Amino acid sequence: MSKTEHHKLVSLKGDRAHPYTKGKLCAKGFSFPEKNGHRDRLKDPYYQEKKGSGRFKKITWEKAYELIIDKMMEIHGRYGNFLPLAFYKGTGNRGIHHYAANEFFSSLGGTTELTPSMDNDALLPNPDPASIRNASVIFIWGANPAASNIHLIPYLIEAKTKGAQLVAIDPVLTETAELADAYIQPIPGTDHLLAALLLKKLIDKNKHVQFVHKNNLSFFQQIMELDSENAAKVCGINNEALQYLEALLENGGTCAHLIGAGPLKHSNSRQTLRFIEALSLLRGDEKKDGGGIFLWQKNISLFSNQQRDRGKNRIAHFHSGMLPSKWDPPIEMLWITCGNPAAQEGNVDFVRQFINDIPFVVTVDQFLTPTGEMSNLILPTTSFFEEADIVVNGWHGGIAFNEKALPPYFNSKSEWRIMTELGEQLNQKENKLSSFPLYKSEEDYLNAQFNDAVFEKYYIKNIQDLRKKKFFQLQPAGENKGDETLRKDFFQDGKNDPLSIDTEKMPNEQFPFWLLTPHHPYKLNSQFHFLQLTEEREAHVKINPDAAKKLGIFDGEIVTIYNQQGDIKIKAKFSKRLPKDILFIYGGWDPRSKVMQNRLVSSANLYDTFVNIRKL
Ligand SMILES: Nc1nc2c(c(=O)[nH]1)N[C@H]1C(S)=C(S)[C@@H](COP(=O)(O)OP(=O)(O)OC[C@H]3O[C@@H](n4cnc5c(=O)[nH]c(N)nc54)[C@H](O)[C@@H]3O)O[C@H]1N2
Ligand SMILES: Nc1nc2c(c(=O)[nH]1)N[C@H]1C(S)=C(S)[C@@H](COP(=O)(O)OP(=O)(O)OC[C@H]3O[C@@H](n4cnc5c(=O)[nH]c(N)nc54)[C@H](O)[C@@H]3O)O[C@H]1N2
Ligand SMILES: [Mo]
Repeated sequence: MSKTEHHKLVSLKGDRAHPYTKGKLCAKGFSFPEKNGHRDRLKDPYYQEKKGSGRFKKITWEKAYELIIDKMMEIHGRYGNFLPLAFYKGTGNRGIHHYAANEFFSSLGGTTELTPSMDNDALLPNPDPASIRNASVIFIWGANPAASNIHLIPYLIEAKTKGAQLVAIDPVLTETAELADAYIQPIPGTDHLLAALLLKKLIDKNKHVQFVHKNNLSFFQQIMELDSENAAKVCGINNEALQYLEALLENGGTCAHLIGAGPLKHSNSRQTLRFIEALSLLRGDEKKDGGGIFLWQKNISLFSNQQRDRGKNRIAHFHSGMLPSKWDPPIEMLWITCGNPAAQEGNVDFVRQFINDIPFVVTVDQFLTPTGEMSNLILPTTSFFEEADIVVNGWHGGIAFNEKALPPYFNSKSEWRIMTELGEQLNQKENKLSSFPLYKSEEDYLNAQFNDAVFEKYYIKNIQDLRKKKFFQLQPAGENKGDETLRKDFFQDGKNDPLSIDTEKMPNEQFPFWLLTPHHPYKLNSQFHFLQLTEEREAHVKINPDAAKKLGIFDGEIVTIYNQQGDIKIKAKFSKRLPKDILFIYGGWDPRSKVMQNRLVSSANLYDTFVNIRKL
């Protein structure tokens, strides 16, 4: 709920009636009054002829549209289609309003979709995350909710108060691990193997043999053939820890598996998910209140403008490693929205080269980011206080109407308005070039996105219904749980990746350190740095003191970190929270020290990054 005065946001608070958050805000939530009217916010469109020159000229929207339409018409005239036009959308705003951009580019009958690295989904259904309070054992696999998901913490504490065991499994001793009853420190990228080891023990101890016998499938055969001793060594887990985990699974009551993004940023992420899910299926935890797999919501892209006609689109990734001019047809124009790929994608040196190779780049944002600096055109856009939207939460699955509280900031425009005006002007040049639907208002556009699938899930048909509902009732605990068909299907031969260990995805002589770059407690990816929500004044790398001393590195010294992709200079800080072979830098560009850690980060699997460190 926001309070505004003279077209300014003056305060913001959570709604105590909210069934999941109970009205709590995170640090970034609290800072919105400062962020929304920040002096660095973009007020007007800007153009620079040469990308990266910094010679930006303030221009009018008319001029901006003219530049865009001219380029689009030129492309269409030359190629007879819009495949040379690429679209990239980041995670900056996932509201339904913002799918107007996706819909616009899909309406052109085939463009190039430049998609960020994919997230994996669980196969098991999502329980209500609040139900985790009823679990007896909570395994936290590479998630740091104390930093990245603070609304979950009260539910974890409640479970703990009721006697639940919290087990943090993370190569780094995180803030979340401090809350746990036990801390297990595996080698990164080996969670799939650890889960397989535990599955084997469960089966060995005859606990769930019946189910396994009935389904005598290769999924289990490979687990039974596993060399436990060697596997434990690969995971870096000692016997005592293994026995502790086994005992919990054997006698510990309902188990919840909270899975974070950490284990899913390695090459074997799919295996990791499947083997942890198998742990749940074998014990039947997903059928119990408090049990199952706690990962982000799946199947939440139900609104009409989220259904994209990918068929005609060409799909491209930065990590395919091919420059735009090499594509056939080449990429001649790029539209970026809600994202900062020039700082946030893996191997950003290549990404920057990629963006630079494209003759005309447009970025829609509220701030001038490293991506904006590399664009020809920057379009200022509204924040969610200045536009109407439907928001679906990616964690607890709730849905809400986002009321417009303020007029657009200076000359910024909402994405719906930008896409609508462009659609109109394009069709004035040549009728039917775009089939983007033209509505009179944001609300009319949003109302048109409801459909049967939305009704089936939320029982609402339009914004009016949504306003009345206020909060979507979350899935009651224990409902919509896994059934037998799902189990059979899950273990079906050939359905899941075989258990494997990729020895190439380990540190080596040349690059003996892992570089982990997880999410910052007071930032949101590349956002919020300039608000100074923390004492930190610059980016730094954390290193185990013993590892540092061996290299003669002092606490606070500027060091070079490098690998085959490049090198960065950054301040080293000692931290006993890390094992000797892991270096840690928070993910997200830091404008104050200008460190681009993603120059070193691997492009397809962000946490399969190996580096070395040396004194300057
Ligand atoms: N404050 C804040 N909140 C955020 C965000 C933010 O930037 N700031 N970003 C949001 C977004 S977009 C996302 S995706 C989520 C991500 O938030 P999380 O799900 O917490 O994911 P990460 O921060 O990537 O990493 C979590 C942990 O995984 C560990 N880890 C790394 N590799 C492995 C491994 O192989 N095995 C195991 N067991 N652990 C491993 C890391 O040490 C780290 O502690 O947070 C969201 N919430
Ligand atoms: N090293 C490393 N790299 C990572 C990660 C990591 O853990 N380590 N995590 C990865 C993950 S999980 C993610 S999700 C990505 C995130 O990377 P991105 O998807 O690029 O997300 P942000 O850095 O938050 O940038 C979002 C941009 O959108 C803008 N924005 C905010 N609201 C709006 C809006 O309403 N409209 C428009 N048009 N723009 C808006 C913001 O100003 C910001 O510039 O980073 C990935 N990169
Ligand atoms: Mo993310």
